Amino acid sequence: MPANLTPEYHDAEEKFKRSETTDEKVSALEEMLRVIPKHKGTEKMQADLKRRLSKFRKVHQKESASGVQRKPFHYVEKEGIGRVVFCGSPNGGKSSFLSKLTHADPEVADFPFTTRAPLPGMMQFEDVQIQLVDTPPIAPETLEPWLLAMVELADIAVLVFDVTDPDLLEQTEFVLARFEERGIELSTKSRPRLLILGNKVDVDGGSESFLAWKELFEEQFCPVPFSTMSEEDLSSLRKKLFELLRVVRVYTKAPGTKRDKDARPYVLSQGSTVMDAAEAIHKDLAHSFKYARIWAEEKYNGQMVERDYVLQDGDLLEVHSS
Ligand SMILES: Nc1nc2c(ncn2[C@@H]2O[C@H](COP(=O)(O)OP(=O)(O)OP(=O)(O)O)[C@@H](O)[C@H]2O)c(=O)[nH]1
Ligand SMILES: [Mg+2]
Repeated sequence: MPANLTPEYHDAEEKFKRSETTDEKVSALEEMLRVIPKHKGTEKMQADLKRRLSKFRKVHQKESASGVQRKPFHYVEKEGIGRVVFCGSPNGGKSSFLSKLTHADPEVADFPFTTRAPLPGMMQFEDVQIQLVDTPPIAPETLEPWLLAMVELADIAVLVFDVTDPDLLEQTEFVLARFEERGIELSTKSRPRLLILGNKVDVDGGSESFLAWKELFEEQFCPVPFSTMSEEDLSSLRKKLFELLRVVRVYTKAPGTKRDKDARPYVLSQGSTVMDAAEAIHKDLAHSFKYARIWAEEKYNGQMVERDYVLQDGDLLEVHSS
């Protein structure tokens, strides 16, 4: 019998795959078990979920009892609407990104191997915040397995190279080989979405070096020229990172009230429907849902929409329930 798994189940499964701590694993498995369709076709899967849940609950209990540090030194708590990990070769400018795009204060220095541990910072994009994480360089002397795991688990990885570095070719080959071993694809379509930047094109000869490098690797990836000194580049990067998260911001108001300009949006994945938004607002609202009205610049002005209407970024929603 087919399992007919729902999008909610796949979301919960995705959460499990991306969980880093035992706490997160337990809550993702609980969610999977809660939302899995309960019928004969999923009985085996349900039993398997229960077995895994019981295993991780035991691990959790042991960790709590022994006072073992559940969070290793490189663990960074997730915050904001998504995570972007900056990684790459030594001295490429990774920490400069954090310093320019967030209020974090990483050490930036004109010598390699400055950064030793991951450092998070929050980047404001319009009315939402995106977490950026600075990391130590990917180089034979320093590479630790947790770094590539952190890249894999990110929503977006920005891979930064210094196009003026005399070792650029070796550095690129080293990083590509490590990514290939881990199965991390060099594409903005897979997960994590991978954006490759050739940094420091402002330096004399930087643009020429970028073009030669791009040509050499054009069959493997398509890099973007960049300078952390350029406000224009930084501002288009903010926008690009938001776009790559593939989310929509949905604003809500109660029937009969005016829009609160300061209200924070619900952030949902692209393709979410009015029903997904109702569920995000309140579980009960999904059950008592009757219809919704929608306002969208130049498109809708309070029209009624059904539960399966696909929301766009910026939509204002008014949910009517029984
Ligand atoms: N000219 C120029 N210099 C840059 C640019 N971005 C960063 N730098 C400089 O490059 C040097 C290294 O920058 P960091 O941000 O510390 O580089 P990193 O990748 O974090 O270095 P590690 O932590 O050692 O791997 C610093 O002197 C920065 O000021 C850029 O776009 N143009
Ligand atoms: Mg650094």
